[in-house]
Amino acid sequence: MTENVASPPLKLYSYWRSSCSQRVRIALNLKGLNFEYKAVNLLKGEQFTPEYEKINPIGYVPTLVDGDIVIADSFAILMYLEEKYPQHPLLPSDLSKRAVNYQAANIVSSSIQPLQNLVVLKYIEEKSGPEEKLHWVQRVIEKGFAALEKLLKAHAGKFATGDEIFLADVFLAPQIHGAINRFSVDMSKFPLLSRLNDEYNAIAAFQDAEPSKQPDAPQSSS
Ligand SMILES: N[C@@H](CCC(=O)N[C@@H](CS)C(=O)NCC(=O)O)C(=O)O
Repeated sequence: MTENVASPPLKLYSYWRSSCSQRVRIALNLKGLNFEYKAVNLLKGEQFTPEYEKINPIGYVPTLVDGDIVIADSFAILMYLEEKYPQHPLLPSDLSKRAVNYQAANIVSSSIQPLQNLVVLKYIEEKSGPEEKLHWVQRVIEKGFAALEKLLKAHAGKFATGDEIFLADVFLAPQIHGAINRFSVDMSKFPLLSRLNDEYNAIAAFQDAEPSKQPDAPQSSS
């Protein structure tokens, strides 16, 4: 990784298993930016402390602090990083390819992840039990993955939109990782996403961002 030129260093408020945090960790690694990891334990409710809500008013991770600048929400953080630290661009210069990247990223961030967020899963489990919760998560992930397979078929190369890593990959990798490792989604129905996942798993910037590698991950986690 290259040295972070910003002073003081970037701080990332993150939870090891949060796919939204994982997106930002991947982007920081790709751009070669060092950061201080600030763990927020979602299971202990640390996202709801008055202190944390001052920097993230909705009480979610991630939050990035860059000197005096505080940004909550992974999409906003990634757009900020893209402008402030243009090395390893996450947005292709070709406009139509860029639009596909926005579309794929938003399928993940608007049409899958919010439906399987902790707050939703807790509610379903309380009302209907753990089986219904798993059934629900698999349903929303499979619907999103089916759409992504259709969308990316015409655009994928080695990675989601060609032979370079862009925004779509940064959103896809954590979502696929969670689908496999947390929610036992049957990936045989999604051959393109499975192949992309193999590519991501071979790249250090993605490996280092994986949940199990984070300082707040319990031992023997995935
Ligand atoms: N749109 C936000 C969503 C953030 C979000 O939902 N974060 C989850 C973890 S991936 C969270 O903090 N959940 C805590 C909760 O549901 O209480 C983003 O992309 O940053």
